[in-house]
Amino acid sequence: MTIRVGIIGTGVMGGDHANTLVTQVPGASLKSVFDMDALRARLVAEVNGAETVASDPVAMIRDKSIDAILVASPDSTHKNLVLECIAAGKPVLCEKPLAPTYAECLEVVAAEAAHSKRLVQLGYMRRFDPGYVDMKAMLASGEIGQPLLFHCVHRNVSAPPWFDARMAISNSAVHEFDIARWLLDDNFESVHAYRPHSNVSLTAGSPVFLVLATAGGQLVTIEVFNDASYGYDVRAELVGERGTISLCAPAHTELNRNSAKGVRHAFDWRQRFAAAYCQQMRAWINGIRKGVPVGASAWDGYAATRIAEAGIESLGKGRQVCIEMAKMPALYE
Ligand code: ISE
Repeated sequence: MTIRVGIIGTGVMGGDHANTLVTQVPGASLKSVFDMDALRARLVAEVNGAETVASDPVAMIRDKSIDAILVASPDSTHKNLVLECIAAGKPVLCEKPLAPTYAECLEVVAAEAAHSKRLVQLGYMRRFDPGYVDMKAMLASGEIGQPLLFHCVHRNVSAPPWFDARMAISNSAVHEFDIARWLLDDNFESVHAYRPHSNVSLTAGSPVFLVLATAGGQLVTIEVFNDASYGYDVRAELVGERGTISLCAPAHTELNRNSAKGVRHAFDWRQRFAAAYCQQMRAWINGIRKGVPVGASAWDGYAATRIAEAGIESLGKGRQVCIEMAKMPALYE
């Protein structure tokens, strides 16, 4: 059975997803694409051999000749599109975030729970990155004992002009919240967000630093620095009772020059997490074929946004904030 996919949103991420789908994912075909910018949609359709260019995303979701939907449109459109997919009983892989606010995320969670079947996969792709997958397996092997601390660093080359410290949390740190919950298999109870006090002027992409505590008592530190200039750099170190597990910088070569040696950094997340995006899409398609949901769920999408809102509140209030989670529906147990 070939899974016929429709992609909504053919910007940077949607265009990449279309290419990954048609070049690297067996058992799937690109049936249709939609974008508010019809020209952009036509271009992506042409390059990737999509059968049709849709003129209405909701009609695309309801189209019986399309088996599954990938949502890569602007963040504010995610919730309604995912709700349409649930109403149509159609599997959907939605880019993060599930919605800009946790209250909206809970609407999706409630709709899916009422449907009694998991259809939504959130694009928290790091769960498929070979480095993080290894880290989780090594932790499970008991090699370093119980985890105590998890240190995360998230650096981008530069932040777009419309970015600010709140977006560093809701747009970037959400990946760290998700991967930490997944690795530690725990939930967060509190968050304290800081910005450095400095004589130099803070730009929109200047660092934000967060300290979070899990229900099990582990501490997680997160640095997000969206204007780090030198490259896209994601680091993680898990500290256990008897050792640590760190992500290695993914590189195939090392450059020796001018009395120095080094590896090149990726320019952005699409390059750094290319393997993760590919594995995520393969797992999604396989999961649909087997009827087994995989990856981050709508509940995980809610959790990441819930934590982000608490982090933003902490930043505003200058103190630690407790994270109160809603009751998790049985569907996600
Ligand atoms: C972006 O939206 C992403 O999702 C990337 O994975 C992340 O690294 C980046 O900081 C975000 O702005």
